[in-house]
Amino acid sequence: MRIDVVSIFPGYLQALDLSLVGKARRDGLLDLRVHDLREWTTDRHRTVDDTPFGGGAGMVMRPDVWGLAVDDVLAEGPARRVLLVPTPSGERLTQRTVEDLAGADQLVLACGRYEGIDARVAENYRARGDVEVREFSLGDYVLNGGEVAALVVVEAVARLLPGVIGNPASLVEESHGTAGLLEYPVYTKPPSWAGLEVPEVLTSGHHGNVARWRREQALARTAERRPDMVAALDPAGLDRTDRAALAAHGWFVPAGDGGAPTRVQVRPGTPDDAAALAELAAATFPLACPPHMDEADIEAHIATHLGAEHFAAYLADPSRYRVLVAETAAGLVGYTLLVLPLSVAEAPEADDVAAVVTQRPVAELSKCYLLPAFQGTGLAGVLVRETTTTAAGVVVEDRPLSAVWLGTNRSNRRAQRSYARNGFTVVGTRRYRVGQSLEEDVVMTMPLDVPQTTAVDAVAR
Ligand code: JD8
Repeated sequence: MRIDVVSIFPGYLQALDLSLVGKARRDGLLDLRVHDLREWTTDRHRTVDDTPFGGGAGMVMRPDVWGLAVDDVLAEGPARRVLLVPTPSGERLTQRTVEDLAGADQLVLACGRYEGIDARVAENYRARGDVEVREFSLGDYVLNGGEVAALVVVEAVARLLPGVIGNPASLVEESHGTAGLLEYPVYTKPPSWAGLEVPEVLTSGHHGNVARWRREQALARTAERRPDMVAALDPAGLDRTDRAALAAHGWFVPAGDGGAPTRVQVRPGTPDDAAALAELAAATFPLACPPHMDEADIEAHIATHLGAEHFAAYLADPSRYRVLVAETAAGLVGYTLLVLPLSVAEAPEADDVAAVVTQRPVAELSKCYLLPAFQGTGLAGVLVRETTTTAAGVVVEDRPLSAVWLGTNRSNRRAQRSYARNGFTVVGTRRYRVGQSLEEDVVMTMPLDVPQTTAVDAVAR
C-alpha cells in the first residue's frame, strides 16, 4: 500500500519512522511518503492560507495550493485511491473504517491547520469520482491540525497490512475487533505487585477457564465503559454465559425483532408509573393464565385488580405495598408487587395459604410479570432478587420480615422453575379465583436470611 501525507509540518510525522510502521517501511511492506505542502506554493512567501470569506477569526488554507499537491501525489492508474481529510466535523473514525481503508491501494492524508482547508478541495475530488473522499474525525475534542489524525490512521492501517504484525492471531482478540468488545485485562510477572495479585484463574493452566474469565471480563468492561458497543453487539454471537454476564450489568437480550442487547433498569415504582403499569399488567396477566381459562374471566380480573387505579393505590401506600419496575428506554417491560404485613402476626388471607406459610412476619410476592420478549433473559431472576432484597430490608413491629411467599398457577412451569432458581421452594397449593374460574396454584416460600419466626411464635408474642 502507498500512503502520502501532506502537511505544513512534515516533521510531525517523523514518529512513523519508528516501531512497527518504521520497520514495515524498511521491509517494503508500506510505501509511506511525507510531503511539505509548501512545495506546491507558487509565491515567494510560500503562502498556504488566506482570510476566510464571510469573515471570522483565523485563516483558511487555500484550495489552489492543496489542489496542486493532491493532483501531484495521486498515483496514476486504476488504483483504489482515497483522499482522507481529518476534520473535527468529519465522520467518526472506527476500526471498521480502518479495516476498509486497509483494502485501498493508496491513501492521501491532507493535514489541515489554521481554521481548516477550503471546503472546495473535498468537493472537487468527490466530484471527480475517481477518488474516494472521506472527511473523518478522531473524536469529539478539538486539535490544532490534522497531523495527529494522520499518525493515527497510518498506524491503525499499517498494522493490518500483511506481514506487519508478527503474529496476525493477536489482531483477532483486540478491542473493537470482530467481537465488538473491549479487551480483557492483561497481566505478567511479578505475580504479586504493590500488594496486588494476578487473578488466580490466569495461573491455573486451565485454558477453558482462562478463556471464559477473559470473555466475562471483556463483557463486563464493555458494559461499564462502552454501553454503545453493548447495544451494537450481534445477539447471535452471545451464548448463554455471555448473556448471564451481561445481565449482571443490567443488559438483557430480548427474544424476537433482532433482539439487540437492551439496558434494563430495575427501580422502585412511582405514582407516575400507574398508567404504564396497568397497560403492562393487561398485556402480561393473560399470558400467565392457563389456556383453559375463560377470556371473560381474565378480562374481569384485569378490570377488578389491574387497573391504573389499583396500581395508583399500591404506589401510594409503600407501608403496605412495594412496586418494582423493570424499565428500558422504550418503557416498562416488567414489574413486581410485594404486599407487606401490617403486623408480625398477620397471616396470609387465604386459609389454605396460611396453613402452609407459617413464617412470621411474612410478605407476599403478589405479582411478578415480564413482557414475553424478556422472559428467559435472566431479567425475571433480577426482578425477583431485587424484590426479595427489598423484603429483607423491611421491619414490621421491629421484626424483620422472615420470609416471602407467592402463588403461581400450577400449569406455569416456567415461572416455578424461575422462582426455584431464585430460592423459592414449593410448600403447598391453594385455590385461586380468577373471575368465575377457580384455579389451583402452587404456593412457594423463600426464607429471608433473618432469625426465622413461625406463626406460633408470632402469636405467642
Ligand atoms: C484537522 C485544522 C484546527 C479545527 C479551529 C482549532 C480530527 N478529532 C479532531 N479534533 N480536531 C481535529 C482537527 C483539527 C484541525 C484540523 C483536524 C485542521 N484544525 C481547527 C476547527 C476549529 N481549529 C480532529 N481529525
